[in-house]
Amino acid sequence: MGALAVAGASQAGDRSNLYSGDLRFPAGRGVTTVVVANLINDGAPEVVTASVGTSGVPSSKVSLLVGLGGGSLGSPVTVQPGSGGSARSIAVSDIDNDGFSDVMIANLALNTVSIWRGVGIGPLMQAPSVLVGANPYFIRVADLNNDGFGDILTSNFSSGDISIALGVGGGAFGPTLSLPVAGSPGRFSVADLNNDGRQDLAVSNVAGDQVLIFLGVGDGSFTVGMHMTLPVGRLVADIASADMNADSNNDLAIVISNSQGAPSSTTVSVCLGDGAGGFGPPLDTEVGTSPSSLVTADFNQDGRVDLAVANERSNNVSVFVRPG
Ligand SMILES: [Ca+2]
Ligand SMILES: [Ca+2]
Ligand SMILES: [Ca+2]
Ligand SMILES: [Ca+2]
Repeated sequence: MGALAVAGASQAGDRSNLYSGDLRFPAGRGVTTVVVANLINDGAPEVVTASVGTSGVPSSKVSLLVGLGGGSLGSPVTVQPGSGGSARSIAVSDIDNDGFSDVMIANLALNTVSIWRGVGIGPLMQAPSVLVGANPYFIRVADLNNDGFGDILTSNFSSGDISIALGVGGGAFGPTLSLPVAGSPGRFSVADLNNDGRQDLAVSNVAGDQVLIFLGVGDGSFTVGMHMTLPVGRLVADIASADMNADSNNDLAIVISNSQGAPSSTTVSVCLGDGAGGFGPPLDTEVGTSPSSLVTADFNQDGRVDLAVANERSNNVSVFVRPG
């Protein structure tokens, strides 16, 4: 009944209590994205961040915070300094099916994705890069055509499309495909939103206050679904898909960046899915200052979906563990 209680709280006041217990950890300056993965095989997941520094001190890099168990994290360690062209986004997946997680980095200025292969313990090994559209802003890896090989997706701010590179095995990729998006695609999430067994996309349009749904056909192509328009001035900074109220339908979690000149945002919103590709109105929860990225995972391994939010201006990460 957690989600129904949240809906009631949102109507009565403006804040919900879907999550509680906000723990904060230090990260790099100007954190723009955060992912969670078990890179060191000790059972405690790690956190990987990309950061761009501050306006006066640019310092693009990718950092690793080692999981210490019990939801705690170690100090950040640099994986890739400079990152060869502004690391705006990273994804972690076993792209070559060798049993070790690999790290993929969208290089905003180079129109490429660089691939760092995990070898278990020790430094990551660099593999050939993949060419994508103009100014790749965000990256995800998912198996779009259910062939067992991970596929790379990037949203490209300047070319107004999503690049899709289908994996062909061994860490290699076929020709890069283009999915046009009206406006400028920013962050997006990949999940089955209509329960047909095929991966779908929820894409933020940073040229408007919109989230665009694309439904997967199952071969790497998509059809256009619901267009969600958010209240004016509420730009989407990041979006994630997971079943947050345990009704078997995937939901959307969105961190909001207010339009220029407005006060800094401190909000994460949840839109509950109906299992057919439709979503309810946003339910809001407070986080740190200027949230820029979020990820869902089961941090305390109790079977419930938890949430981590990177806060760009307060230089920390908010972790919400869903109460039992
Ligand atoms: Ca691998
Ligand atoms: Ca695939
Ligand atoms: Ca689907
Ligand atoms: Ca749900």
